[in-house]
Amino acid sequence: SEQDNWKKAAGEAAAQLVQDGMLIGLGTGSTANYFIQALGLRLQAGLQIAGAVPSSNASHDLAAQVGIPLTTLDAHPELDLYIDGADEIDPELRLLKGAGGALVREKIVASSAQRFIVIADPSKQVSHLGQNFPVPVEVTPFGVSPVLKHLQALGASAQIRVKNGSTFISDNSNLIVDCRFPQGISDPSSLDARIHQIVGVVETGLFIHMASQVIIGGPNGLQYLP
Ligand code: DER
Repeated sequence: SEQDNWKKAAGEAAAQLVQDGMLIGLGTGSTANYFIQALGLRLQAGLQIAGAVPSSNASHDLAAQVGIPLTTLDAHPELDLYIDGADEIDPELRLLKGAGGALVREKIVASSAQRFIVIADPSKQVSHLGQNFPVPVEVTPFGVSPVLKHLQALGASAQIRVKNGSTFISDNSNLIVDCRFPQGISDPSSLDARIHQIVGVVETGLFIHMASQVIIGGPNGLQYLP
């Protein structure tokens, strides 16, 4: 589809930013997959990287398939560049991520990288986070019921994620609670802080001031933000 071509263009542009010897973080999702494919082609053409850390089992498998040398954060706790998609991007480049369920490792790899570049199509741009997607919150299964109560007390309508008819379990063996805020999210930073204060919460899909740059692939070609 046209949207796929835009995602592909953004992924290819991000692959051009990878330089010899770099340590790379690999995002998760359909847009990140285009980046992974493009990086594989660049490696075949002679690019040499020091290694790549995948943010999910899915990205690990695709990267292995296209011949990307994989490594871990234990071997390389500081990366040069993390490339990933997003579900929503607001005007301050704050992100909502996690529709794919990989938000914990995505946020860990993003925070270990010098630069975090987001690749997306125009449909991800929103005026306010929470407009089109719920806020995903990864939760330790043991505490999920009290956590649900606390999230509801914050004004969320909170639901444990179900995928293909069964409870979704993350790569970290946790649950994901999707939180909708009917009255909108006026201050995503303070919401993120309040959610983190709930005992049993592992991580949220609010990536506040983590993105260094955003590449939007769209009808007029590539747009770089800021
Ligand atoms: O779940 C995630 O965080 C993904 O990165 C998601 O935000 C983007 O997925 P997409 O590129 O398939 O839209």
